Amino acid sequence: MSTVDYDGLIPNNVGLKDNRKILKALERWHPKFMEWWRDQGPVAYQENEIYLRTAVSVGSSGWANYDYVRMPDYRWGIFLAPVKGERRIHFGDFIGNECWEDVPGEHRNELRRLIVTQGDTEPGSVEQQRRLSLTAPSLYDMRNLFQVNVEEARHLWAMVYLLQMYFGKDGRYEAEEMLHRCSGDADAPRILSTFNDPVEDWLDFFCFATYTDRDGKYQLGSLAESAFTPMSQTTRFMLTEEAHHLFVGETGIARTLQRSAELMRDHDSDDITESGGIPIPVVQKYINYWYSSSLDLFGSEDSSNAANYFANGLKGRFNEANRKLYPDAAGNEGVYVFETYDPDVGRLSSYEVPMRRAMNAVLRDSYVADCRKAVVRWNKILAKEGCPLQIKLPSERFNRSVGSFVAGRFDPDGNILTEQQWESRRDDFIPTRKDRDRVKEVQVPVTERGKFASWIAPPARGIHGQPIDYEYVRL
Ligand code: BYC
Ligand code: FE
Ligand code: FE
Repeated sequence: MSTVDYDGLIPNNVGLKDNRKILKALERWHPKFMEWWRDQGPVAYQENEIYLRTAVSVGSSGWANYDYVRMPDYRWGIFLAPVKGERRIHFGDFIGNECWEDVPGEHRNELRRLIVTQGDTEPGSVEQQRRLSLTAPSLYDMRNLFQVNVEEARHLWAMVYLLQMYFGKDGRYEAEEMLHRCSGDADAPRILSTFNDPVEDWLDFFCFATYTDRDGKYQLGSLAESAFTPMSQTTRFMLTEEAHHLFVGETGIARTLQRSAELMRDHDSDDITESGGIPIPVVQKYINYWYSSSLDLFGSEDSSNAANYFANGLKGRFNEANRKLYPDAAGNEGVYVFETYDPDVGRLSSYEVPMRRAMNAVLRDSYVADCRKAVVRWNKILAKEGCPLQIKLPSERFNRSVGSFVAGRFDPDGNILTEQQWESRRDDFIPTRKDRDRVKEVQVPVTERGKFASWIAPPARGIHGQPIDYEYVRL
């Protein structure tokens, strides 16, 4: 193993070459990572050359390089975004104190837990998506899937770097556990619920990239505010890659809806499965499912963990430094009012918590506003195609497994349902086995250059200035 030049193998700006401690840890972890990638990464096309973006530097212009690589040869990389000037804690109880270059003993457990939870999602998503290339609607889409996969694996590297660098023996233990847990595994599942949900088809994937990766954007954004400078720097750089994942999700759904609307018009019928499309009400059900699952990722509205993270400067709000948005830097003023459902009386009531305890809900509110914008853009496409149907973001009450609505049943408009009503109507709200099977029927693989499966419209343009019919995957 000592013959591997890690500084060359792993592009980085952390001085890997001169850092014996991290080099030794990586020498032990890297082969295990490669084994995981082979066993739990993409099931096919591992030997094919893919037109991929590789992060090579931290400059805002030209931070990435585009070229053909085989996925196992991808250079995963460890990057810290540069710090502008001196960093001081800018929220919570210790405003004005210097930020930390190392982990303070009193926050070691919390930081470890945050980094492990964040890191665990990254390989989880790769595992969930591993079979999708077999039904890719085009080479363009297949390439985008693989781009997302290698970058999520790089995000794992980013978190493993923090663990190995700053948490000693515990960090090395956690780095191994990252490769041991597995999405959906009965004995050692991924930590957060959504990362154990099956991603069976491309509609799942596009919804996942729209809603679950967007949780990533907001969580990473809040960790980028942290007083622990190395974590702030790694997560800030991860955000530059995240934008493409959200693009893949949102445009994937947009192109699906576009094709569905075209088929409805051309065949003058709502049932477009026969003509190779996915009915818009089915797309809506997938959205209902993934949006509600992703809302759970923010944790409870009332959380002492969240209050503690905020008070100590470990985790801020999204865009915390914007004091027009958050005039109260300490987060001490006022209360957060949220709704909760009491099953004993069978109705909704409002509940108040001190602002700090509600930081999960504050972060989720920013996320929800962002999700609404995507729906507006999709509906513009539908309207432009003369489609009478529109997409609707379900109520935050709908189908929740975490937070203040777990005890109730609600329809996507947020109306209270009895258990019986829920049972009889749930098939109208979330994808059924039959819906999924019909989606599978139309999602046949297309691997001919420039061609697309019947259920999805081609993209507006190719990747990195290349034409749409570019050879994104060399077969
Ligand atoms: N599933 O106090 P509470 C991404 C646990 S996505 C299972 O309300 P807290 C990506 C919770 O851990 C971004 N368990 O929660 C996207 C806690 O357990 P402990 C991922 C859950 O701690 C796509 C207990 O319930 N990053 O990057 O305030 C592709 C009490 O909960 C769930 C992060 O999440 C759940 N849904 O907040 C690839 C950032 N929800 O600790 C990648 C780091 C809650 O008592 N994580 N629990 O044993 C955090 O900041 C927090 O852990 C959470 C939860 C926001 C997740
Ligand atoms: Fe990620
Ligand atoms: Fe992502």
